[in-house]
Amino acid sequence: MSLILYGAPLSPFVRKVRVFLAEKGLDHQLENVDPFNQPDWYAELNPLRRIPALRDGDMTLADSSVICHYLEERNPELAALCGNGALSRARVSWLEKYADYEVAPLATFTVFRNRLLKPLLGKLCDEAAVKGAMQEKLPGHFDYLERTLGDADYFVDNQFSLADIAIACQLVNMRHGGESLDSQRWPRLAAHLERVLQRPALQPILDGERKIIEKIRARIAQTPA
Ligand SMILES: N[C@@H](CCC(=O)N[C@@H](CS)C(=O)NCC(=O)O)C(=O)O
Repeated sequence: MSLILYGAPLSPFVRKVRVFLAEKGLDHQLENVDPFNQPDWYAELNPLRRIPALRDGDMTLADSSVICHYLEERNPELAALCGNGALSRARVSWLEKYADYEVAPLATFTVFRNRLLKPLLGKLCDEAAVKGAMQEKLPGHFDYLERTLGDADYFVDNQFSLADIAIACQLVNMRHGGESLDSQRWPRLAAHLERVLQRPALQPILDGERKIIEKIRARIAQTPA
């Protein structure tokens, strides 16, 4: 199977699929598509013009969730990452959606975008929006996730799944934006993030991202305020 993933490494949705592929042991090639400067042909892969998209032979798909669930069904011989049984699958999907639609607008589209992407593009960081996300909006979500995780190592059936990947991927973007989880206030969630980030499959992905982040920070530092 020749898989090509289209997208940029710092996107949490691209990271989600890359981690999913790595955990499944599926090889792929990453073809860089800058979400803010897309080639015209990308609209054929996703008319919404969002990354990621996947090519599997002559077939293409868009949306990180659609792609991960496809890969799960496509490779039934590999260890399940979307839950075993109807209820577990539903719980994984719920937490994946929670990460993608509730946490992402704050952790990624507010903190990461303002702190890293806007300065890179020569725009001002909206620090009030970042503070609002960190101090007013995200804590309720972190409370819910802390409660949901309970004493388990992983969110669903205490087995590593797409739910863990999706949540950790958003928190990585928050970190790239210079913010971290308060481990005194949310000790289980903070420990869960470290647990996921220590997984061997993630190391090459995170190492690559660190190098990109360093370059971006160096460029921002050189940009006149
Ligand atoms: N639900 C989509 C969200 C993808 C998404 O929002 N990607 C962002 C990058 S992190 C993007 O492509 N933004 C460009 C745009 O919206 O024009 C998924 O899971 O793939």
